Amino acid sequence: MELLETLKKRALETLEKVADASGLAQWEIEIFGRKQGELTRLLRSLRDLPEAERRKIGAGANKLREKLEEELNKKRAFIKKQTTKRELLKEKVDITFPGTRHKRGHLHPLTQIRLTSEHIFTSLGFAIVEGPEIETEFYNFDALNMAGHSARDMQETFWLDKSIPGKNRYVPRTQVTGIQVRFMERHNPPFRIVYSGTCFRREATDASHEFQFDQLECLMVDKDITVANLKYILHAFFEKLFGKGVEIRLRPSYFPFTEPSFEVDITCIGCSGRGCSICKQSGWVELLGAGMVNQKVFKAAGYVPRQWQGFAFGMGLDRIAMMKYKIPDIRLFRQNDIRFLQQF
Ligand code: FA5
Repeated sequence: MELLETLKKRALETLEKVADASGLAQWEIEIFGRKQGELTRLLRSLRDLPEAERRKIGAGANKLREKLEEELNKKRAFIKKQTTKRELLKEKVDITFPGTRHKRGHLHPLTQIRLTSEHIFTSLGFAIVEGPEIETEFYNFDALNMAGHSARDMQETFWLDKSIPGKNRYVPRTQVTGIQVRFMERHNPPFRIVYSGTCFRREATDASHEFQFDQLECLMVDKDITVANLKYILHAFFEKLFGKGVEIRLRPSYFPFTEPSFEVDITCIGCSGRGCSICKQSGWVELLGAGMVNQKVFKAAGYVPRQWQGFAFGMGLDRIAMMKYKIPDIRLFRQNDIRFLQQF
């Protein structure tokens, strides 16, 4: 009976110290192990005792076994709970931890200036329309009274190999003006539209000329549109874009698809008209071409001649952006230099 007590004491003490599942397995073997387990050995030794003693001690030993089993199960449950808790703690997410900041891109300055300009024109009642970047010779030139070679020489042109012989030649558009006839073939006046996109010309590039640049154009057609309407819309646009005080100036010019035609200048934003290197000391910068739609263009679109009047103007968005953001060289726009782009 004394042995039983000692075993109980020692077993419970060591069990107390067990801290994890492998320690518990080890303890289980030490006590209950089939060959060398301390309790097993003790139970086995009962066999050699006389009957009366065996019964007495046997009952005590069985009690001890039950007790130790009970304690073992308790400990097992405890360790399992501890392990689960530890695992859950490992999975814990700290929702107050600061996140990883991702760098956000932004719109290219040319896109920004296009969207701003479109917004101004839509606020003046113009609808946005579109046309293809690869244009036919007909829409880019012929329908715009530019059928002769000399008129075409105004714009250096790239031609595409995939042209259909004797039918139509394809050209990366040299101007967005071809959209005029495309639109008028399908719509009747009155209307005011704005359209924009990339144009391509065989240019030797310099600080203000690229072989690829963006144009934005407006066309307004009704019964009695005059140059006064053209001037009003242009002035309203530039005032909204550059602020009050900006003046515009129309100078006589020539475009085959307008009559009369004008070059339009605005007061230089760089020096407010006083004279600087941007405006070559003149106080004015030339930004666009404009005019009253030539009746030959209406005819090409299928309108009855002399029934309608309209104005059109086309500007280079790169040049407008250069003015707005004071950019000295047009070639910076398409070099994709992140140091340049990040400034907008
Ligand atoms: C035209 O392209 C006419 N279609 C404009 C027009 C439309 C006149 C409607 C009348 C009525 P021009 O070739 O001048 O015209 O070009 C218009 C604008 O595009 C120029 O004022 C300029 O801002 C821009 N531009 C022309 N060529 C280049 C180039 N190589 N690089 C950058 N911008 C250019």
